[in-house]
Amino acid sequence: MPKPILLLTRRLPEAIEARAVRDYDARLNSADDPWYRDGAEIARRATEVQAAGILCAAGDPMGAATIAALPDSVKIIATFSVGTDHIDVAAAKARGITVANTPEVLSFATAETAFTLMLMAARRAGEGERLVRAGKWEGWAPTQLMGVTLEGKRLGIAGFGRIGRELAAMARGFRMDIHYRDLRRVPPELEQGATFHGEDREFLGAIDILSMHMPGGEATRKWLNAERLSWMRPGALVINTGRGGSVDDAALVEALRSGQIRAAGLDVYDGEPKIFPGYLGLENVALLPHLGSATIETRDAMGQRALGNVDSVLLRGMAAPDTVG
Ligand code: 8YV
Repeated sequence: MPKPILLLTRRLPEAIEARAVRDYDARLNSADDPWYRDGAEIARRATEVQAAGILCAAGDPMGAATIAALPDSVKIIATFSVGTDHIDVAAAKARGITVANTPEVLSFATAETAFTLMLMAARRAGEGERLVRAGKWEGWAPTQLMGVTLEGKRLGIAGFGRIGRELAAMARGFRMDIHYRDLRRVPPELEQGATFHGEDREFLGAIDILSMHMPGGEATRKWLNAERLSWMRPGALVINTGRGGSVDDAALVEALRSGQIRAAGLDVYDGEPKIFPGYLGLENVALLPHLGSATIETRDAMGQRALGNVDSVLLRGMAAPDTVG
């Protein structure tokens, strides 16, 4: 029997591609042109090869127009991400196409990225690195680049899913006081020793550091706006490893300029890889290029999990374990 045709929208780690090539008639782009940026192009290619499955990633344009243009041969869209905000899941479901993601395996790595940004923002690590690299460091000085400690600070986790809870576990090691807010699940008994808040204003006013882990999409679009920033304690920190669209960039830049927010750390951006220009001139914001899950171990686990979902649908005729929607 011929192997099912699997279209990859991006080049993936070597071991993942090797497994895809072993088990499927895998269609990969060239190394010089490693991914499809355009939804019409993905649909055209899927039609041309009569793909049975599409392996895509976060940020790929898998909206309603792309889904509508896919050939009937497509049975599964497996994304190499936990986020599914780039896929119109309802439209796929209406066409009988399974959508599956890669939960759990990237929670620790993404929490590590949030913690990295938290330390960078609190301890001014980016500023220090720039100073050294620019050859401007003139030696140790008692008041140079003083930051704030994380110890004893109230950490507010917005979005208390798997990643938020991993961050809480790490933060306990730093003797932080954990607070949380979750728009989807709100059981206060969820996490022993963490303080649940049922309301944004009270939550934001109670914390020293906000770490955002929201899934993105319309429900949380520009959630952190000028009003919510004004509810925060003066000198608080803001970290975002969820989705860039949850922040009103102009309002955050203004708060960073005025000192209402002492420092921020961002890994995700609205319309990335575009960066809101206001951030680039500010010293008190650490900017990472969407490194969330970027460890060798995690990317391997994500690829294995994504292919496991494809296997269930295309090789075994079963439901994918990580079906979304
Ligand atoms: C991924 C992410 O690294 O999984 C997600 O939703 O945003 C990141 O962890 C990346 O987007 C790969 O698709």
